[in-house]
Amino acid sequence: MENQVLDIDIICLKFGLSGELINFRKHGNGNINRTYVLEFQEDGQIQKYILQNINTEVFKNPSRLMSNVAGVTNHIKKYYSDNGVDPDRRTLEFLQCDNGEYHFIDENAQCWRVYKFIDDVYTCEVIDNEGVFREAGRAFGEFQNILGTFDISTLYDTIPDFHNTAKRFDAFKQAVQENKANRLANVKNEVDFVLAREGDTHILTDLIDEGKLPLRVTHNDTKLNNILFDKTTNEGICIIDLDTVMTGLSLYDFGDSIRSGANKTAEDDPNTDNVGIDLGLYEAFVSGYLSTAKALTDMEKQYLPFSAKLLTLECGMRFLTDYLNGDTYFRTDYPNHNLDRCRNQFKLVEDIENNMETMKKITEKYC
Ligand code: ADP
Ligand code: GN1
Ligand code: MG
Repeated sequence: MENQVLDIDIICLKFGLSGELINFRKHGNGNINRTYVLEFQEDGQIQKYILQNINTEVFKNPSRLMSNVAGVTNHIKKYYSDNGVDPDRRTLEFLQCDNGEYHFIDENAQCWRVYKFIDDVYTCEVIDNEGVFREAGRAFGEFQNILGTFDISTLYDTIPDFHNTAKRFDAFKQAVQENKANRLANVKNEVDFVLAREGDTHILTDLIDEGKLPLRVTHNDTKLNNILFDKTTNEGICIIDLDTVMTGLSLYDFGDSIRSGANKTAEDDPNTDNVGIDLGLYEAFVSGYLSTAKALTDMEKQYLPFSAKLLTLECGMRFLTDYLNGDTYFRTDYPNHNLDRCRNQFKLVEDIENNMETMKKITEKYC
């Protein structure tokens, strides 16, 4: 992946991009795919596109993945049009390749797709502005609400058991047992941290098995940087990064949003003294999310604070598993990157545990 050859002429040909390429740069901080911005000039007009290299080690069937993305995007477009809102800046517009698909596989087996760039927006990696984070909650709640009428049976599981924390725990135990990268001795405390919380890992999966939580169309990667905010109005206008849209629990999306956005620092800050749950941000997100996620059941609402803890534990466990396996899944910038991420997430889990009663009270205020 790191050394993939990018033949821009072929990409232009396949996706029908015309004009003079005047700018081409890497963009974003994704851990899985690779993102670029392309800028073309033609007849005095500038047209910008997002070009993405899909990681096919992770997403094995790009054709079905893109059919999920297209289905969900069309549904959201129609919702906005039907409600008198211009859908152009609110949904991704992806280009068809000359074979009729929305992706192209080149001769090096690299998979590419192209979207129209949405101008005058910003994304956040970390946030301390409660108003903007409330807006993030409102936007993710609205996304959930709009997809409440999408036919769930048409969705393909792009990564099966993605948020099945019980299975993630099994994969973690296997990584400990195999100790492939010979790093187990470095992480005794972290391994004990997870083992002490085994009981948590199957709480949501048990509730699904008992039929107590409804399966919905969910995003499953509700990181803060997956919302485009309008530069002028600060409105959360477009939810992006739809590769993991699958059947899931609303709690996955809520929990992952808090994990990623209500941490006082970035998820890979190696200084864990900076890590903690910002309760002001938590409250802002809850108020925004519950103002639009209208279909939630009492049981879903009850588990919102717990989901923040669980999704943080799951993510930390995934970073630890990858560290033990030798950094084969998440992109890393330095040898201990996954370990720093893991320690950061576990510190956040502890802080959420210490603030659980307050988080429950805050949540109840908006239920
Ligand atoms: P990744 O899988 O790498 O996280 P994303 O789809 O989230 O990829 O895109 C990475 C970044 O690119 C986003 O955080 C956002 O800043 C920017 N981006 C993505 N799509 C668009 C778009 N259509 N218009 C403007 N910016 C975009
Ligand atoms: C990955 O690709 P990106 O950066 O949006 C991962 C998420 C993790 C996240 C942690 C497909 O998301 O599940 O929560 O890293 N995506 C996939 O930063 O595994
Ligand atoms: Mg992203």
